[in-house]
Amino acid sequence: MSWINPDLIRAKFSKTMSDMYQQEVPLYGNLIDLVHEVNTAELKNSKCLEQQLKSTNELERLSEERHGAIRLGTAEELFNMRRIFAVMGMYPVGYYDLVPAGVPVHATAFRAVDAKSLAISPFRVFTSLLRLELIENEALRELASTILSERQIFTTEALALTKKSEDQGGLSATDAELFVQEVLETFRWHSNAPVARDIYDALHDQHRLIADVVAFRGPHINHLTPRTLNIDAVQIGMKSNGIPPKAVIEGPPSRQCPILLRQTSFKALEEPVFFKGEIEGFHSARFGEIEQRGIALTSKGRELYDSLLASTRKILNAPITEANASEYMEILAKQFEAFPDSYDELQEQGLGYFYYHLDNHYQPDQKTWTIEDFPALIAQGVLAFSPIVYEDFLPVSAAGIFQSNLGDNVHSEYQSRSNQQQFEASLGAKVSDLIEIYEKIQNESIQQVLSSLNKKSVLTA
Ligand code: OOG
Ligand code: NI
Repeated sequence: MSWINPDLIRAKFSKTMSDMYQQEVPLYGNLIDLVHEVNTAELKNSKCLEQQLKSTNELERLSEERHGAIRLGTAEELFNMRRIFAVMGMYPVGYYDLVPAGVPVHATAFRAVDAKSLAISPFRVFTSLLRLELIENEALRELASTILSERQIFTTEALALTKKSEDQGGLSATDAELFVQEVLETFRWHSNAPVARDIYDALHDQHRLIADVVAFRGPHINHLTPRTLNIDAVQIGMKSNGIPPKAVIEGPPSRQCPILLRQTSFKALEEPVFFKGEIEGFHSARFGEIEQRGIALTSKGRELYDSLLASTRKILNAPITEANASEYMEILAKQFEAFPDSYDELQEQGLGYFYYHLDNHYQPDQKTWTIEDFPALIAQGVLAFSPIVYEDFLPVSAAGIFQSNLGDNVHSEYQSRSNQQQFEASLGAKVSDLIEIYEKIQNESIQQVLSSLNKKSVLTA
């Protein structure tokens, strides 16, 4: 018996979820159309870009969603979510603590790890776990915990198929189809809240996020995020297309050589909710987002990024709003002048991660090459390099996305430390370290180059 490739299950799941979300949130469909328009215009402007995307087989997947996000309530939910994502070839990468930014969750991203799998389907899910212990009111904390302990966010079949996949090492094509349909149920929006109106209000008064997690039957997908080739154009386009954008684009400013991740979103919609099937109210949680990715940074590059971002915020010295949005973007651009903006400099200064490859005009010789020779080989044009794309998230940006969709009642004084150990205990596994992943990809490419350099010299000896 041969099992279906988990990457294909993920691709199917991502497509099915996109269809569901476009039906549930029609404005998201409008955003997709806008992204498509902007991407088409960009490709028309740059034949070079089109060729590059074609050569890496990215063109046909260009408008496919890159990520989505959910918020979970209990350790057990996170534990089972991990098992379910594993069936689709998605593993927890990175630990993100959003508490310092006033959002009472910690999170990881479930994603494919190797390049081949990412190329089949880049879809990932930013998955947060509510930190209930941060609710100060003891009675409310206990109530929330009881409500959460009474819900089951997975269908019986989804859990059974997950167990089956774990036991037999994969799923048949028929089971995989069923699995996708069953898992989709967990992500569906339910306008019937299982709690009474006063409980929703009490939870909401603590933090809108707490109401969003505790007062609903399950972790509705709260956004999906396609890739754009020009995020600045989409940000402007949203305004003129009746899609209300958040105030600023998160992440680095616009650059010649994009780094890390830039993101923006439209603000969450107010949607009707029925409390205990009776009283009608409103809740906003669901939105649409767009992303544009650049090169992954080394620890040194990341430190520079973090410090320039921190100094930008220090100079602005106020929460970012519509009113100071353009001032913020100006300060950001000015601060980031200190971040080298050519791949040559990023490589030379060890700020970014690269794939290395031998150029065609390499002439084999006797020498045994080592990494020490790289600068000379690069200078001679024998060794070329291209950027490794950043596949993860940024905590400050993520907090900005959360906040723009949670309204003003952000709580920024939680007395708590980040707790990766506790998160991993809930998850039932360790999260992979981002830097180690990129380091490994780069090292493999370096080893490959060295082995072909040295092999060729032996062959011609
Ligand atoms: C997740 C927000 C984080 C991103 O792209 O940084 C995120 C959420 O709102 O649940 O998706
Ligand atoms: Ni997102």
